[in-house]
Amino acid sequence: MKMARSTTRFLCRKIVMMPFITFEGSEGCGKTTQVNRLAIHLEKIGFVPEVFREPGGTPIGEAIRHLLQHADENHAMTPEAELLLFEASRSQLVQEKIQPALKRGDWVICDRFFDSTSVYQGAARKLDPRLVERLNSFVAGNCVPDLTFLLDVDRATARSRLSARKIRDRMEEQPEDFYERVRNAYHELARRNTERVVLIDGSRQVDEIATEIWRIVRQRFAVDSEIRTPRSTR
Ligand code: Z5A
Repeated sequence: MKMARSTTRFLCRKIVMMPFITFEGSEGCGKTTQVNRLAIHLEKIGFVPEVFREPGGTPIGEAIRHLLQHADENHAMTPEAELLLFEASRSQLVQEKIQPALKRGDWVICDRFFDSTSVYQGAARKLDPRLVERLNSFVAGNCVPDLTFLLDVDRATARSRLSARKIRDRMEEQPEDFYERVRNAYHELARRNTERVVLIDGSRQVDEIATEIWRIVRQRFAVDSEIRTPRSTR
């Protein structure tokens, strides 16, 4: 029987590596909420997942995050500088945190990864998509997610969820057509990566979404049948 690529890879890695799962979507789609729910689910059954966010996740990455989002001087940032800063943050995260965690045999969950760069800098900022893809693979190497949840909400839903936020960052102050391009590009990404990227309707209740995500994770990685080795006993 022919197995899906990600399943095959997981089985090959099974002795030494656990899955690498990413969450994607436009701001306010509920990624961070679902990242936390998945981590809690895994912890309940004895795993200790490593959870990271992009940009950030390392001291250098967090400094870059500040520069990208909140630093006073960031308003003059060129799209090219922005692209390279996201990639620089990712390079640190991959080498300092993600690769070592996967080698240790930990689950890794990341709130955004290279698909964000393809979508935001490639499609929405309209930088050369081939250059963006080359930089993505230069930085991530073979560190490719096994599974990506793409949470999809319309702009009105996202805006109403974020309306209570007092501090808005530079990336959240783009014109409306920017977010249209983001959403369209994410849909295209899901169409082109049907094995890795699972499109999730993010407009539903938090619990309902978390249940669907957990069902998919259990099915893909046979979580509570064969693999039940908490880190402390390995
Ligand atoms: N970016 C980029 O351009 N290129 C790159 O390569 C990378 C990133 C890696 C990072 O922003 C920015 O950088 C982002 C893309 C860009 N910019 N934009 N625009 P961030 O890390 O500060 O934030 P974010 O990733 O955009 O996410 P967010 O705004 O924090 O939202 P979220 O994580 O998707 O949602 P949430 O925090 O889980 O939920 C938001 C609110 O909605 C909160 O009050 C929740 O309680 C509520 N919520 C969540 N789920 C639900 C449901 N199901 N129903 C009702 N309410 C809900």
